[in-house]
Amino acid sequence: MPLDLDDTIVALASPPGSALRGIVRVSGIATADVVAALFRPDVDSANWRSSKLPRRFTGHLELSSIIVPVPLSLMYWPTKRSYTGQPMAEFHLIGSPPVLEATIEHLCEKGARLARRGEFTMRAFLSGRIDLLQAEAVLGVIEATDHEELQKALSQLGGRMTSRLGQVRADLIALLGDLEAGLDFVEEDIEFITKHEIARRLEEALLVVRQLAEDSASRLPAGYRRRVVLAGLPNAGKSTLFNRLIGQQKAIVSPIAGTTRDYLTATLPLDSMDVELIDTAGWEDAADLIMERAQELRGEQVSASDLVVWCTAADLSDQDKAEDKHLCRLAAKQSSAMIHVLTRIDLMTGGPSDKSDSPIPSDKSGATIQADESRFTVNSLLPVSAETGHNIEALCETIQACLNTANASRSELLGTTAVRCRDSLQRATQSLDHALIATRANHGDELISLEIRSVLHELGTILGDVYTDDILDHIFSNFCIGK
Ligand SMILES: Nc1nc2c(ncn2[C@@H]2O[C@H](COP(=O)(O)OP(=O)(O)OP(=O)(O)O)[C@@H](O)[C@H]2O)c(=O)[nH]1
Ligand SMILES: [Mg+2]
Repeated sequence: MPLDLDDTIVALASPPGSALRGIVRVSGIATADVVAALFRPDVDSANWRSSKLPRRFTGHLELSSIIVPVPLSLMYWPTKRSYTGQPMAEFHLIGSPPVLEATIEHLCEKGARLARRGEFTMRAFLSGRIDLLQAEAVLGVIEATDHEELQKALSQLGGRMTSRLGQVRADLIALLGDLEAGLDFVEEDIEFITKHEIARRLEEALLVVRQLAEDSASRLPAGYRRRVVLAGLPNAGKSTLFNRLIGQQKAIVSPIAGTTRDYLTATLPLDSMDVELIDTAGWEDAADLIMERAQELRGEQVSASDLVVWCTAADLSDQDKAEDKHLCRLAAKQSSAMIHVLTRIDLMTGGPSDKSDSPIPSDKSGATIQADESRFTVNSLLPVSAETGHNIEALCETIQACLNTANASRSELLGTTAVRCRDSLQRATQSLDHALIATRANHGDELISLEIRSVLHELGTILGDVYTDDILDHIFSNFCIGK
C-alpha cells in the first residue's frame, strides 16, 4: 500500500446496505475544498470553513444525480486534531445506498479518491495519533465476536499495552543512558551505576516482557476455532452425543465396542463462538494395526484439543469403572481442560450413579468450573442423555463457559497482535536474559548496552516505531474500507 498522505480520500464508514443513517468519511489536506463543492450549509452553519475547532454543522447536499436536496449533518475537523491527524469530515445522512453512492461519486469528481482498506486508520498511525498496537485494536473492536475479545480490544485501543511497554522502554532508555555515561569515564574507574542496580532494573523489565512473550506464545490467531474432543471408553456413547450436539447423524453409532476408528469433525455453533467438535475412537488396548492407528489419532486429537469432554457411561460395569477412572485421569493430564459427563443417563432407573465414583474430585455445588493453574476441570459429573436430549443444552453452556474461562486467562493481547509480536517478544526476552547473565557475571557494560539496544529495537517494532511497508500492508489489508 503506497503511503501517499497528500491525497484526499473518501469512503463509506457505516456498514453497507440500507439503514436509518449512513456515514461518508473524507480525510486529507483538500477536505474543505472537496466538501465545499457539495455542502450547502444552513444559515447558522454558513461559516463552517472558518471554524478552528471540530464541530457539527447542518445543511444539505446538492447532488446533480439526485433531484431533491439531501439533508445532512457535517462533522468537520479542520486541523490535525482528528482521528487521521489531518483535516477530516464526515457526512451523516440518510442511509440509502443510492444516496450514499452518489455522494461518494460526487466527492471523487471534486478531487477525492476512494480510500483503500484501513487507510483512515493507517493515516492515524502514520501521523502518530495511535501506535501499531492501537491500530490492531481498532480491527479487534470491529471483529470482536465475544465480550472477552471486545474488552481486550478496547483495553489495547485505550493504550494499556502501549503504556506498559512504553514504561519498560523508558526505563531501559534511562538505564542505557546511565551505562553509556559510565563508559565515558571507564579510565577513571568511576562507577555510575552498580551491577546490583543494573540487575534490578533489568529484572523489572524482564518480568513484563517475559509475561507478554508467554502470553503471545499461547494466544490464538484471529479466527481460530477452539477444538473440543469427545473421549472415553468404547461404547460410552461418544458418537451418539456427537450426532446429538451437531444435530445430524454424521457418526456411525452401534452397540459394538470399537465402532469409531478414525476421528470425525464437525462445527458446533455455540452462543458466543463456533467450535470444532471431534469424535474419537474409544480408549482401549490396540488389538490390531488399524486399532493402533486409531489410538494414535485419538491421542493426537486429545493433545491438540482446547477441551476434552470425557464420557463415562452411566451403566458402566463395576469391572470397567477402575479402567475408566484411570484413563480419564490420563486424558486430563494430556489436555488443557476437561469436562466429565455421565452419558446414557436414561438407562439408569434410579437416576445418576453415585457421584463419589467420579474420577475428578467432586464438590457438592454441581457443575462448577475451577481454575487449577492452566487446567480447567468441571467438578462433578454432568449427567446427559443423547437419546432423550437430557442436559444437552447444559452441556453446551458448560463447554462455552469452560472455553471462555480458559481463554480469558490466556492473554491480554489481541490475537493478531500476539501473532505479529511473538518473535519480537521472544527476542526481547532473550536479550534481557543475556544482559542479566552478563551483569551477574560482571562483564563489561558495553556488552550489556548492546543487549539493551537490541531489546529497544524489538520494543520499537512492537509499538510501530520501526516498521516496513510489508508490516503495514499485512496489518491494514485486513481492515475493511472506510475504517
Ligand atoms: N439409551 C441410550 N443409549 C445410548 C445413548 N448414547 C449412546 N447409546 C447407545 O450406546 C451404544 C454405543 O454408542 P456409540 O455412540 O456408538 O458409542 P461410542 O462411544 O461412540 O463407541 P465407540 O465408537 O465404539 O468408541 C449405541 O448402541 C447407542 O445407541 C443414550 O444416551 N441413551
Ligand atoms: Mg463412536
